[in-house]
Amino acid sequence: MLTRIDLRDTTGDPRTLLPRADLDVDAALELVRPSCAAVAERGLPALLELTERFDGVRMESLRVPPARVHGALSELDPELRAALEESIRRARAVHAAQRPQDTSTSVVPGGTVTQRWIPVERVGLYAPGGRAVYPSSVIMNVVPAQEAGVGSLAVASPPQPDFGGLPHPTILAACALLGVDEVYAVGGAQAVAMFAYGTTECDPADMVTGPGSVWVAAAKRLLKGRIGIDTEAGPTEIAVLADDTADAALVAADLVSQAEHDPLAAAVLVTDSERLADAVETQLARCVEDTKHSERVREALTGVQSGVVLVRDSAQGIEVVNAYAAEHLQIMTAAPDRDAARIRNAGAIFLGPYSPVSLGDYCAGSNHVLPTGGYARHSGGLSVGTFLRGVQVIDYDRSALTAVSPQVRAIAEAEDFPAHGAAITARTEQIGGDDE
Ligand code: HSO
Ligand code: ZN
Repeated sequence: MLTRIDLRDTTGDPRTLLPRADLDVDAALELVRPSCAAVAERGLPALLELTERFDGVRMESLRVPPARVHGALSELDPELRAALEESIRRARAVHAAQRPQDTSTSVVPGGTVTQRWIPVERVGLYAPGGRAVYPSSVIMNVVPAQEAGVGSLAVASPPQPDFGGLPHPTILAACALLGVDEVYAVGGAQAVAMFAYGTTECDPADMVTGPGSVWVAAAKRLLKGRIGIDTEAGPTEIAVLADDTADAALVAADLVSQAEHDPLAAAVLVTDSERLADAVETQLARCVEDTKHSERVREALTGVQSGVVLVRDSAQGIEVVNAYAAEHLQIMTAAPDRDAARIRNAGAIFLGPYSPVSLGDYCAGSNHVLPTGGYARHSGGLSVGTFLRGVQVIDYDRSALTAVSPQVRAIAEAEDFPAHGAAITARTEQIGGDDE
């Protein structure tokens, strides 16, 4: 079912030889541009028109009454509620520990630089609601923002015609469990535009985060700068690095688990064991047949973005997964810790047979909003740091400034910026004055 790519005799950079589909965000950009412009110009009336056109619901307001957000909790299945609460508890513990300390460095006597971490003031979080509804993504966005100390949080999720034009009830219930009651029934590119420009019912936000369709990714790319963004999330990806000791049934189960998201999802097995590759194929034939979303899974597994990569040995396996930079990397080898220590590029790393990706999707405590499409080479997943800005506070007294004045002036002269130097000498050559 999976295309086989044999790299055992290949040397050099494997990047171009690995399976990966191109997500054409640029093409979507031109299609979302008019919607974003309409929201910028006309605000709420434009949003209501777009919501009718794209979601098939005619609304007068997109703000979900807070009573409806809280009301969704009373209808939530108790077992699901307990599960979401456990997911929130674990995510809070992990994200609270990520908060960085402010640091103050005494550079020279009388010269200090303090690094302060200041949360973004207002954040809009997007929770998708198309093919799948993800209350878990509400948790993964809201918890780090709250633990960073973001003061104002709003959630947007597409209106569901089956639920009277409100977002899906489990999305609302997740918001209620997290203490967020500013929720909007708006989806796609127009939700990003709403947060970027604001409307009469929604104040503009400083940043928008959260996964979404290609339209959401395109709107983020278009409006980036006017509003801060996290990463542009593409279809989910799993790479499994496995050797002959791995259990083929578990490997197959993990590949299918992420293929279930989307026909464009990527599932890649990297192994030095041809025997394991064959055994995984046998397992896949069985579990793809039995799984609920069989058609979608088959499409994902047979797509160009998925495959089995055969490598010579463990060292080449590590090289290949580093080149691929998967959103999720699952390591099922004889020594997962040793191999993980050599991984440089991955959104998140899952070790051994008892840490599957789907644990991380819901209840490990880790965040599941992770870089896709190779972005793990330069970006990390959502964390408390996503919602913080490092601001440096510089505090020098007169003698510390005087002492470094020749160096500042030398560099200013080299850059032909005499006024920079003059701003220093205006202070240091001043007669008298305070010492501070
Ligand atoms: N695997 C997805 C997250 C998710 N899975 C949400 C289930 N629900 C991207 O990391
Ligand atoms: Zn998932």
